[in-house]
Parts: sequence; C-alpha cells; structure tokens
Amino acid sequence: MKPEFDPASSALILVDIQPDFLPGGRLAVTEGDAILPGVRELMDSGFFPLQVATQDWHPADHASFASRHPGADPFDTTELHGHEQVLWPDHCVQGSPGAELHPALPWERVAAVIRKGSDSRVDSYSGFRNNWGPDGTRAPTGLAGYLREREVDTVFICGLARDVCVRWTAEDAVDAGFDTRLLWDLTRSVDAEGDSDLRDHLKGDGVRLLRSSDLRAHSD
Ligand code: VGL
Ligand code: ZN
Repeated sequence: MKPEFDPASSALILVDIQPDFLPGGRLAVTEGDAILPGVRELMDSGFFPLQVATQDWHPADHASFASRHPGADPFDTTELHGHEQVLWPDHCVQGSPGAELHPALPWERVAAVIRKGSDSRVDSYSGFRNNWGPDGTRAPTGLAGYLREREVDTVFICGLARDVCVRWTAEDAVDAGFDTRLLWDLTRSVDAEGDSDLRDHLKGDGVRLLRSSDLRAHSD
C-alpha cells in the first residue's frame, strides 16, 4: 500500500547526522554510516520541498558528559533535574569536526538547522523540546512553530540515533499534532538489541514506521 500524503504539506527532518555519531566518532552508532547513501538520495530526490536538520551542539562542559561527573563512566546513568540521565562520552562539542553536519550530505538543501543541547545544564534529545530543565519543564526549540507556520502537517524523520534523538523527536512530533512517519531503514540505534521493543513502543505512540523504498514507490 502506498503511503498517502502531500509533499507540499510535509517536511523531512534529518536528525543529528554528524560524524560523532558515525563509526570512528565519539559516540559512534553501529552502522550509522549505512544510512548516508539513502539519506543523500532522499535529500537529492526533490521529493521533499521542505527539509530541516537538527544538530547536537554541546558546550565542552555539558552536564550529559560522563567526564563532568567524577567517578562516572560513559553509559552510566544518574539523575538530572529529577529524571534519569544517561552519561555519554563527550560528543558534538560546539565547533569540533565531530559536531559538523556530516560533510557527505547536501546540506544546502536544508532550509533550517535547529541546534540543540547548547545549555550546559540540560540535555536535548528531541528536535522539538529540550529534556527537563532545572525548573522541571521541557523548553521548546521553536521547531513546531516553524513547521506550523510553513503549513506542514506531516513529518518524515530519519537520522541518528534511532533509540535516542530520533525516537524523542518522533514522539514529540506526535505530541505536537503532526502526522509522524519514521523512515526506519534510514536510522540506526545506539543499542540495537532494543529495536524490536522500540518498534512496538513507537507504533503504540502513534508513529508510523515505513521504509524509504515505500516513498520511492509513491513517487513513481
Ligand atoms: C544523541 C545521545 C546524546 C542522538 C545525542 O543524537 O541520538 N544521543 N546526544
Ligand atoms: Zn548529545
């Protein structure tokens, strides 16, 4: 079945496709590089008139870095502002090569780049809202308003990592009222063992999972 939607009221959201999340990077996602050819093809296809990107963009002293927590190791968990926080290896430090939008992709096609995680006290997985801050709220990035003003009602999401920033972006897109589709083959997880649970979870939240080949079928 072809997914029915109107490209004119749709946007492609490219989440955190940055060298630090690819093999060789500081927070490498296994097979993260495998998404690049398909993402490039989609960006170049002309299928999505509106494309936006998110960019993880942390100060060197970011609270999510294990290096800021004496005695902690990467991937330990702690509590931050009353919520569980994974402690990550230092990654996507502002201005570092690993934080760039990946040089193999045609970023000139992207209309807006939402930088997130710039507040050293708060993590920010989703392109739509920060994680919880010191005041207990999740501050918006402005992406939902940007998309609404562009008369977008449907978003297609790809990028890294499937089980972290892609997941949070998709769940927030549903919460913000967008018809939300996740291009499963154009994502990869930090922890691929959780993928089958993640599929169920996302579907239960109202995210539609599809393959990029479903889009090609639609455009033929
Ligand atoms: C991400 C962990 C920490 C991601 C960002 O882009 O999925 N994961 N920061
Ligand atoms: Zn991060």
